[in-house]
Order: sequence, then C-alpha cells, then structure tokens
Amino acid sequence: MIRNKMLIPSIYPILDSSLVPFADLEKAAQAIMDGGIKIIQLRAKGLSSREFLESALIIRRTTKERNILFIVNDRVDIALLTDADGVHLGQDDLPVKEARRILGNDKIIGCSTHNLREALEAAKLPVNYISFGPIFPTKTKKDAQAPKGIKGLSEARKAVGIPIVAIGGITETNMIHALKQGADSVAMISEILTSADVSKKINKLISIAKDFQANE
Ligand code: TZP
Ligand code: MG
Repeated sequence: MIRNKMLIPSIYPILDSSLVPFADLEKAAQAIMDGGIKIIQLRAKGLSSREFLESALIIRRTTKERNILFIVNDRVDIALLTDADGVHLGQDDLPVKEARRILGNDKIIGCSTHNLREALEAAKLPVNYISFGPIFPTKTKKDAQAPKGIKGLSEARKAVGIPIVAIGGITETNMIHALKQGADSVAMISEILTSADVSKKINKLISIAKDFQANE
C-alpha cells in the first residue's frame, strides 16, 4: 500500500521563496539541513520555472548526500526533473491521481486540505499524507482560509487514518498542541525562516518533538 510505506518526519520545514530571495535559497536550505531535519519542501510560487528548477537541483544534491527527503511544492515536472522524493499538491494543482500516474508508486505525494470535507476526499486518493490548515493565523499564505484551530485538527484526526501534517501559524510554542491533537508532523515556514539562527531553531523544534514522542 502506497500510503503506509513511510512516516513523515515530525518537523517539516518549508523553504518558501516569498521569505527568502532567490540568491539566498541555497544558503537557507543549508542552514535548515544543518539543523538536522529529515525532510524539506521547496515552495517557490514567485519564481520562474527556470529559477525554481535551478534551486531545486541545488537543494536536491545536498538532500541526497544527507539522506533528507526532498519534496517539491506544486510542480510534478520539477519533482521528476530533480528526482525529488515527492511532490506536495494543492487543491488547484494537478489532481493526485494524475500526479501518481506520472510519478509512480515510489514517490511521496502530499495534498493540502483546509477543512474536513477536503481531508476526507484527499484521504481516498493515493496520497501519502495530507496537510491540514491553517491551524493558527498565518501571514505567510496571503489567501489562507480562516484558521481551523486545534478543534478542526482534532476533527480531521478522528476522521482520517493517514498521516496529517499540521500547517499554518505553527511555532515553537504552539506546535505541542498540534502534536497532542494527533498531527504526525508540523510544517513551518515563517517560524523557521525568520528566526535569527535557523539551524538552532530547527534543533530546538526537533528536540520538542522528540520530548513529546518520548512522553506519549
Ligand atoms: N498552507 C496553509 S497555511 C500555509 C500554507 C502554505 C502557510 C504556513 O506558513 P507559516 O509561516 O508557517 O504560518
Ligand atoms: Mg500548490
């Protein structure tokens, strides 16, 4: 079965080109990876296809060396061209079934969901995980829907059996609430990218998740 083949690492950093200039993406990726993460997603809404591909190829090289999962946001073509580990698709991107046909069963496919209905629908598809959010208010995604809160996350957790990545306004302080509600992983953009020391921040996030798992 595709979906239970792997677990999504509990800290899921997203390198977002809206917060990091194109020229600094490699350095930012390096800092994230130096923090000891096991997965990284490149999200590059504002970049040209060529810039997106260029950054993805660079990050891909290091993720392979370090055995870190590399996920491309939105773009199945860039995921294929870089031999990424997978792709993360939104509700308006290529449909999951078609992406699966292109990528095959060995790649990870994640799908964004924003409410219970979308979560239930996505769980029927050949996805490895869904993201659910925004959980808390976020400034990073300009067209984000209303926050679903911990309550929304808890409902989604009860409704679907597949891995859930909580997203939206997650911080070092509030991530514990998402984990307690059964999120398998917490995705963060601004909490990581705007911190003064990105590697140290990642270290801290990983240790909070580890402590949580140890006490579960
Ligand atoms: N999808 C739902 S909220 C969000 C995305 C991509 C943005 C999350 O960014 P941040 O800075 O972690 O709130
Ligand atoms: Mg998308």
